[in-house]
Amino acid sequence: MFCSCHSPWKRVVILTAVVLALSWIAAQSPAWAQPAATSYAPAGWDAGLKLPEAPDTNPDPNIVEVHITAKMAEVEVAPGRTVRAWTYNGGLPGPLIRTKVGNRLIVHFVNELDEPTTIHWHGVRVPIEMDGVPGISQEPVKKGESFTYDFIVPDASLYWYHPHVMSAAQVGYGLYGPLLVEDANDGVGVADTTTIVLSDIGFDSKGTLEDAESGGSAGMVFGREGSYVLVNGRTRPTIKARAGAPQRWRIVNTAKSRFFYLDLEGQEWTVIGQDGGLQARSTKSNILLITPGERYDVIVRPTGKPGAELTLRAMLYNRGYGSIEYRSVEEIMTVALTNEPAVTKVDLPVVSRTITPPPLAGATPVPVVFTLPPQEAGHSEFRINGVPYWKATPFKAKLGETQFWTVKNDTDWDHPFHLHGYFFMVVDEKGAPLQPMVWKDTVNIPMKTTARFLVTFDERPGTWMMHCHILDHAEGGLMGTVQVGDGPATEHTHPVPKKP
Ligand SMILES: [Cu+2]
Repeated sequence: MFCSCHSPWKRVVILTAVVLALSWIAAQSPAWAQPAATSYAPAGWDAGLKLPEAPDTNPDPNIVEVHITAKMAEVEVAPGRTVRAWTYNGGLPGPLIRTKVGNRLIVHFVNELDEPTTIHWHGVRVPIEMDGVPGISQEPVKKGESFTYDFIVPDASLYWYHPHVMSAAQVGYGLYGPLLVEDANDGVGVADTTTIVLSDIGFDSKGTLEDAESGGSAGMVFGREGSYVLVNGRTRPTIKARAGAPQRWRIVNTAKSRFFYLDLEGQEWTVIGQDGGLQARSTKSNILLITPGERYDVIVRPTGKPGAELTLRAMLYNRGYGSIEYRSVEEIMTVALTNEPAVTKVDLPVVSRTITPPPLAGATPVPVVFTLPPQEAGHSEFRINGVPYWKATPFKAKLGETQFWTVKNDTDWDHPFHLHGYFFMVVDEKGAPLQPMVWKDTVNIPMKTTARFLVTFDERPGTWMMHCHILDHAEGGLMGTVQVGDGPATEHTHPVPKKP
């Protein structure tokens, strides 16, 4: 017999002890419920692009405390190609800030640049005081000054940080970095995971940055792209992989204008998440469009002969005049397969998430139109509902209100629309969520099309920005604010760009 004890009471005691012991083990290892994922990648597989991480100086396991300094630094983006860039902590991109969902994040920020700046935490549902927009949430941090950002990271996903002062110039010059909010129990089950920051930068043979106003008004309308395409700050790095083995790539596009339309020699991407975390279910695609500000969480299982090299390409994507004419496909990364035999069988868990969309019933309609009127006196400006941002008054939302935004892009360029502080759900004409459901904070609105989304301004009153994330377009007028709640209307103090 299993138990030699005859007394039912003793059995109860023993069973209780077993249950307590098991629950203690479970409490010690939160990932206990899911089997440990198998690593297939060779040692040092992502060394060719791995980003430095901002050291956590706080011993409390629930607090991540880091130091970020904006400063000029020489960075080498390709062998012998060096540029004096604007950087966070001297690197391009800035260091990876790694947190666990629910952590408190404290960032001691120092500005050693000659220009004022701020940090905006793209996508994170922060309190308004932490949103990094000058005149609304904080004063710009001037040369030699500091500011402490302090907030909870409530949702697991990949985010990024960048200035909100003269954004097109400052992001274009190199100020951006990734913020990863991990959930050990997300059920994805892929051990080999890396973070990929896509960007570009423009500079001349002397290493001098390209003028942020280059091309004048036309440059603004096209959206300026840097001639060096970067993957984690490097030109065409190599990542190693074993054929057939899964890798999880968490990708963010931090370029100020460039779209990334990714192709890995026609191989299949499994998309498991986007801006605001996991999708309701995964999807498969052979090509992946990531517009500025967006994030994608994908599983890649590169196939090919052992020892082969695969090329990750940024394909041409027509986001408006100038984006495909006289342009070429860019080879941006190499995936080098090891000589090991291919992994043929991998049991990956089915990734899913329960998502409740904002209620359509009673949602307040908010019509929005983007326009680009003909040039006047050699000057172009984008407008939202007839006005550029420097003439705009805030859109309004009551605290707790759900709104149904219809955003018509009546221009000949695509616009990746970004809303600060809240996730939204993209829906069809009737208000039904596009499938599979996923939370977005940035959505591309192709030229001459309309996007629709539901958003609930459920908490955190304040004045929140919304703008095109082609930052040249934002500076060129395609920006506005939403006043959530009854608080005092604040006015943002973005300097009006020089009229070229
Ligand atoms: Cu735009």
